[in-house]
Amino acid sequence: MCDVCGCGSHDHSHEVSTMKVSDDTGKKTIEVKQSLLQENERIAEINRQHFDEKGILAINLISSPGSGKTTLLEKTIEALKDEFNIGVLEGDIETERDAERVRAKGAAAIQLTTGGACHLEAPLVHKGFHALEKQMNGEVPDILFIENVGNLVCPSSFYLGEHVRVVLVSVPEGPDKPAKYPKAFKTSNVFIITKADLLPYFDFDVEKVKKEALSLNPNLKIFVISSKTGEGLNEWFDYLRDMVEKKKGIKV
Ligand SMILES: Nc1nc2c(ncn2[C@@H]2O[C@H](COP(=O)(O)OP(=O)(O)OP(=O)(O)O)[C@@H](O)[C@H]2O)c(=O)[nH]1
Ligand SMILES: [Mg+2]
Repeated sequence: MCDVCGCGSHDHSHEVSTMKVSDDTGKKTIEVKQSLLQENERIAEINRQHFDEKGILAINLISSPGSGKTTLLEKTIEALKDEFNIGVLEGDIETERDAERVRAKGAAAIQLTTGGACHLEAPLVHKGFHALEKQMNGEVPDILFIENVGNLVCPSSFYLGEHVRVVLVSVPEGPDKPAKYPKAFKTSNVFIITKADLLPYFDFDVEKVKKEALSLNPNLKIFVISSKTGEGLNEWFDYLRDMVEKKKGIKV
């Protein structure tokens, strides 16, 4: 039985979040609370088990506010909804707006509002995932997108159980973002430069930015896209097709 919510998934009875430490006389026992981050990791692992058991590819999108996460999701859903079942968890501080936007494109979506917190944490994603399952009436998404709260700092410290972490930077934000926010790039698998249609109007040297990002994380897969003109979107869709295929091929 899953000890996060009692959802019945097996092998979730991990130990509770305290540990006992004895002093050198062996007489005293002190209880040390595990940090919030450790608790987040523990529940993220349970999320990951849920996703693996059900063959779901989970993708966590992180970026500054307004980089184009929801717009890219809208384009992705439009393009791939006949090939894949797509579910979305939309993280925001307030409002249902992003969930409404992706639902309008045909995806199942649950809005997760943090009420002030600048990032999503694994327990809220866990709840949201079960709410999404209910909304989907027993159907299972092939791809679960988790759009994090707009913020390039805090979300990179909180693993949610995702298989793929994507960091996005839009052209108007400037070329210095990888160097200034290295953790987001070091912990991601994919880097998407968005709003490429605006390149003629900004000093944004794509090759230099790619090089800086790769110097932080040589394994980054990089896409340059515009949701407005469609540039680069087919490469992104092919990458998703490939990742879903790989995920379905993984025996868990
Ligand atoms: N020119 C241009 N504008 C874009 C592109 N993609 C998104 N936008 C615009 O950028 C603004 C923000 O886009 P969103 O998709 O809402 O950004 P977001 O990252 O989801 O924002 P938050 O959820 O608030 O963090 C909107 O006005 C979009 O129309 C693009 O490729 N080119
Ligand atoms: Mg959004």
